[in-house]
Amino acid sequence: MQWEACWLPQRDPPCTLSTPLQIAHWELNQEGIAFQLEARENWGDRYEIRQHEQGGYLIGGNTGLLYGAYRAMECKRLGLAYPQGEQTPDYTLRMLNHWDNVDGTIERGYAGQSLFFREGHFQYDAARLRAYARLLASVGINVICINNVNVTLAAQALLDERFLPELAAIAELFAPFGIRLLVAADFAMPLQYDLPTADPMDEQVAAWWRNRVELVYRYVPNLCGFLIKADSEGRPGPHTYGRNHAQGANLLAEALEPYGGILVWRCFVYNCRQDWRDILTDRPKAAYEHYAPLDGCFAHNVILQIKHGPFDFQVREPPSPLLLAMPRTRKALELQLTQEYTGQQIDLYAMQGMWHEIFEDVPGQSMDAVAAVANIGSDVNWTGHPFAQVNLFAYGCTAWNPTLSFETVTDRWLRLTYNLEEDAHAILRRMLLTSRAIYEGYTAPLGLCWMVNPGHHYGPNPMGYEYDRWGTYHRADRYAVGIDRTSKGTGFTDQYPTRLRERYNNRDSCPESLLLFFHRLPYGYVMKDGRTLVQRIDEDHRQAVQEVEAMRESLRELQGKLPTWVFDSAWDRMQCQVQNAKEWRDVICDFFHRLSGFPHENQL
Ligand code: GCW
Repeated sequence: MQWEACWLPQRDPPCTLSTPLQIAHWELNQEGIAFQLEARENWGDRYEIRQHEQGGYLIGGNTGLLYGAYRAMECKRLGLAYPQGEQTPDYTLRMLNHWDNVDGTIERGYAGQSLFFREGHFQYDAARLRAYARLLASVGINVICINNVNVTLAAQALLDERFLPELAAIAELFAPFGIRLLVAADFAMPLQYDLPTADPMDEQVAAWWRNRVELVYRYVPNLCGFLIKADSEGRPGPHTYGRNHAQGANLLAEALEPYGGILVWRCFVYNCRQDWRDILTDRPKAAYEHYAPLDGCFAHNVILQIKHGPFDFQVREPPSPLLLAMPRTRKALELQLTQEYTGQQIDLYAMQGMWHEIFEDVPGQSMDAVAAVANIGSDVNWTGHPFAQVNLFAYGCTAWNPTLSFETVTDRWLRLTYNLEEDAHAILRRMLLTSRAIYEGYTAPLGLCWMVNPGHHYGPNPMGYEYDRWGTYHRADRYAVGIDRTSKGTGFTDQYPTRLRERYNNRDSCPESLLLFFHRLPYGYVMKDGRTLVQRIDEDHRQAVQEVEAMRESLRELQGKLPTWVFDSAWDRMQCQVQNAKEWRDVICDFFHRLSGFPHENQL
């Protein structure tokens, strides 16, 4: 068992980029095919593969040579034709955010410890980091933030002379793979350096950041920029000083500007001290309310990073209306690969299908960039659950080309990683493609969200977030469940363009999977198939458990076909998943039985 176990062959990369790019005519002989590399000025990440007049193939590009070389290798291994014509990524910034703490833990990490830090210091295995860089570059990822957006005091040192040489070493390590670093910074960092304030409109503060950024770029000249979580879940931010987020973001953006740096500013801002009795405040409205009025006020090198849904990576959410607003502002879509609410890399959950649904309603052009919270750690197979790798692979593919189908990408990952016989391939493929619907079937019903255990967020607890301060309520009583978020209710739907507003306002056109996100409904409400709401919740949960059990039987068939350690690891997790699904079913069904009095033969 080795930590390389992944979709890449276990050998040196076919080519890397040196900074500055110096690989103009570099022959690479890959599995018997001679590739000639040809540098093309100003091509960015674009590449082209075509047959060479003197035999063999030619890959043309600038930084794109790297992506072309990986794609050529992949095609060769899978027996696919090389892509025709110029290949251009849809997003120039394809980012991954690590939520790694300098003590070595990972916030919401389910795959071991940090690859970068231990006990307050940089500590890493350079060979493994190089393999990681290769893994990311092979699917086109080109920016990583290595530390948690919740920046502890200890992590502030990343921007300090104590740690900058080591940050520079990491940047050097990733640079040949076309990957640049972001650093998550603390908005109030000047306070640690004896400034009386971190007010973004204070000239002393602006000067402090200018000096700090100058220092940072002296050590790490190819740094991509900073990532900031401000005024969010207890983090400091411009609101502390009565300023708005454009004032806060522009302060840092101006300091980064001379070095070509960008400022990625997260929009995960809401009142996390809400009183549950307050029915006027509706958390999904918060991000739009904070940011939409500031459209056009942000500096050109600011990118607003917006979670895909208006809540927080729940199993089923509509797209965030903020993604469709602010036409004069650069925006990045934020996804979460680490399975915080989606099974914690115990339950199987392949997520590319979810991203397609987002792109259906949010055209790719409304965003400038994409970001995803990493699902990676020090575990031998990188992602804890060996099959969770598919989400990282699919993210890279999607960031390059969001139209690639879930099926195509899943096939590619499976063939590169396990190369199973047809029957076994079909079994695992089906497990992955259906995994999301099955997980959704036994967890919070019909877009209701937040029925998880507070804190760690695994397993059912329908009242766990009901009387707290996080704005996460379903308000179930003996008559009805859900919050009316339509134009007649909290008005959340008014934040959408007409087409989506009308779709969600109307119970008949609202997708059933989101019905309880947008509507408050009585238990006897009749669903499209004629069943009542509560009957549907009950039966969906029972069916989902049967599906998990069937999935376990499918997995059993793969014994002896998958590498033993892969099978054993997946099997252990599947046993836990079956238990988890049953627990969800029993708790959710019982909860709604008790409230609604719905009689059922399976009632506990
Ligand atoms: O959902 C919450 C998570 C936090 C996370 C936060 C965020 C990094 O529970 O762990 O903090 O989202 O996205 O900032």
